[in-house]
Amino acid sequence: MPAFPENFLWGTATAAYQVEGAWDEDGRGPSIWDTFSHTPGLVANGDTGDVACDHYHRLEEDLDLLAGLGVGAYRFSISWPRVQPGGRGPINRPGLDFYSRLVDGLRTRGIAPVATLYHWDLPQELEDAGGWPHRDTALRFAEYARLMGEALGDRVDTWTTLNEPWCSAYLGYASGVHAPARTEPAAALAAVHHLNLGHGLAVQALRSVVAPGASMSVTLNLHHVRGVAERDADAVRRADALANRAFLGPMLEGAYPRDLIDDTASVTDWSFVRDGDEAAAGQPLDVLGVNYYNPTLVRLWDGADVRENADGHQDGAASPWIACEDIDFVRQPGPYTEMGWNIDETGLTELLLRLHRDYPDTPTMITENGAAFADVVDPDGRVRDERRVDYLRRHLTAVAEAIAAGADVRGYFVWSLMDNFEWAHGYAKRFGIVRVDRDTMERTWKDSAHWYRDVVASGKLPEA
Ligand code: PNW
Repeated sequence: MPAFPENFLWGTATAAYQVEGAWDEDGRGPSIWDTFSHTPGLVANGDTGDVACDHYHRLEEDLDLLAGLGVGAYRFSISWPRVQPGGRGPINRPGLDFYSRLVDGLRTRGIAPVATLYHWDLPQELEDAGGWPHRDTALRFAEYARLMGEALGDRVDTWTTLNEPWCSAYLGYASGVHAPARTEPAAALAAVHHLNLGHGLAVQALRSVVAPGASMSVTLNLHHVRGVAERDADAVRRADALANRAFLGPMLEGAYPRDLIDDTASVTDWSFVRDGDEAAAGQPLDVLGVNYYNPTLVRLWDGADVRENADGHQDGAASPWIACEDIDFVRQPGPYTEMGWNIDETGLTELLLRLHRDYPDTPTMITENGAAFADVVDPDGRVRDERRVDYLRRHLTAVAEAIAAGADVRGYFVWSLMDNFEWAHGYAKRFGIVRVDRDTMERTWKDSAHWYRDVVASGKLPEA
């Protein structure tokens, strides 16, 4: 059975809006996700994050849950509007106090805090001023990063600037299925740039104030793109440029890929990129966070047959894939998770090896991996989720294979610690290894939580 390195970091992950609740308490300002979820018709079942998992009021219980799992690290996010309600100005002390207690509670239990500064909950006031397509948002983000670094920088082991800027830019501003629900392709590409810039400025700001040993990172949901056939190579290249190299280029190499600029020329002239921006985005990173769920399959589409749009968008509706009208995102063979995402761990091994080849000096960490399933609850309360155990086992084996082949992978975080608010899908999609009863908020370990605790304790995968 594959083994993992001695100091491999085992963890679980959550995000503020998905678990905290307490949306209007202790001076928290509204975020774009409050606005989105409070708009009828945008989230399944009319669900909102108003209460979520009530984590804000159950901090001690959830810290004990983490301790029981035995994890070495916990990845959480800080809600920007909780600590800086309008996205600018002084810190909201009661909001900061929550994260201070969280960080201290983790450290007391021997769990390393991995803090993400932005997991999609932009203060609504900043969206009203233009949002991520607007340059000032990047500057405000760096200021917020500095404030958090000053307040928590002696106690946080790893800082992650952004979670999945792909989603923020393309789902938020191009397809509009995420907040702030805008469908403006040119604005989405401007958002890409200001997310890249904000990341780099935030890393600079953090480095100047936090403990010297703290690690700097960003988390990207990189797409492992494959073509149906040889003739689809250019579709693969373009999807890879838009989804992956649009962020990897500036963040890890200090420059946008030329082909991305050319591919999107009909949408924008990229004049929002100013001299020095790309270098500012390209700050040295200690570790690159990778979120992986499934690979992406594309083919060139000539309009002759029906296309499949496996990314979920309808023909004629706004797509997150800007300037890819002639590319078909092909539905892949199952089995599928409850999200309709196919299960294929081979993409993870290949992705990790590609990153190792392209960026040999930057270690990686799997900051999210997991699956939504409709779990079976026995009359005695036991939650059977063998499909989730199988998903996790497959993907951890894939990670071990990448490590055996030379990739420098430092850790793995299950998405998610507990069932939570799955964005536009609401509470219907359950990703947790711990079940949350929506009526009582009671937490129950699923079989996968027991399984994961054993993996963490032994540092290896048990026999199937
Ligand atoms: C990620 N897509 O979201 C997020 O980081 C988590 O907050 C989320 O709960 C988790 O994955 C599961 O969805 C994604 O459409 C949302 O490609 C959508 C996509 C990818 C990631």
